[in-house]
Amino acid sequence: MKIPREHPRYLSLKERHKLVEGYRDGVTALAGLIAHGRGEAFDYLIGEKTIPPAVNAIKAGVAALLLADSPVISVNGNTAALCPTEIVELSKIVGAKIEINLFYRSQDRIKKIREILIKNGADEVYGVTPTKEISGISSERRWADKDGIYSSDVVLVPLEDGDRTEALVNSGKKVIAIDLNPLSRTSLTASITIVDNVTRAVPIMIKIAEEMRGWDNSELRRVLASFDNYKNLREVLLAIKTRLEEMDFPLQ
Ligand code: PTJ
Repeated sequence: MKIPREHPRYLSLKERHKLVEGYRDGVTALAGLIAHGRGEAFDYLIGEKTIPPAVNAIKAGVAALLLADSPVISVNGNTAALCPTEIVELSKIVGAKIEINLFYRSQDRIKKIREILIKNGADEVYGVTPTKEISGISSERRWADKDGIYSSDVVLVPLEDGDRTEALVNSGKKVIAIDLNPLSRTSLTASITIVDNVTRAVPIMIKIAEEMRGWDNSELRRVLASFDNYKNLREVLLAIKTRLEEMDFPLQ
């Protein structure tokens, strides 16, 4: 379906249609459509824009990726449908591997997501035939590639579930989450939570990574050390509260 550019909700509709098409193509899980709807509701609350606490988390996340020995970006069906080009670009700039990790795991979906990532420029995609399991996860998300997430020190997880975030953190990894819901278990458990739409956050991560990759490690460590995830999440909640309190009708 063609969405007219002048439609007031053009971007939002476009994202929905990417996911609907992703579902029809066997890339996105049916439940991924519901998960996106939950995300949209929180996006309304933050004003459908990247708010300052998200930028702070993005800087800390990019610093963590650049400082990592073996960073990995985890990709699921929603991310593959929404922003595959940007995920591949970010992986190249920060030197991260890409690994497919699915809650609703099937070889058919993995094959299709791998094809999308390769078509968008990925040289190698991990997680196709993973042999390791992350302990503490009962779902299919427990599977990890021995040369990817299993042996990584920093993992970027857009649209994650709380169980795996917790298990990855418990296994000693730094976890950077992108999640529109600041109250989700993932948001509360991750080392760094970027409360923003993945479609806005990843392009900003690319821009910031382009700038920060020229920095000394000591400067990157300073950015990372000054970041406090709970403090930052409180700032997100405060931003939402202030926005709602200051709203007047007609809404603008
Ligand atoms: O592709 P699969 O099989 O791995 O399945 C993916 C889903 C998303 C179905 C699976 O991971 C899942 O059930 O996720 P949850 O537990 O619903 O968590 C998804 C989180 O992502 C929720 O907290 C949403 O608010 C958030 N979210 C949804 N859309 C976006 C988002 N966060 C950032 N950007 C979005 N576009």
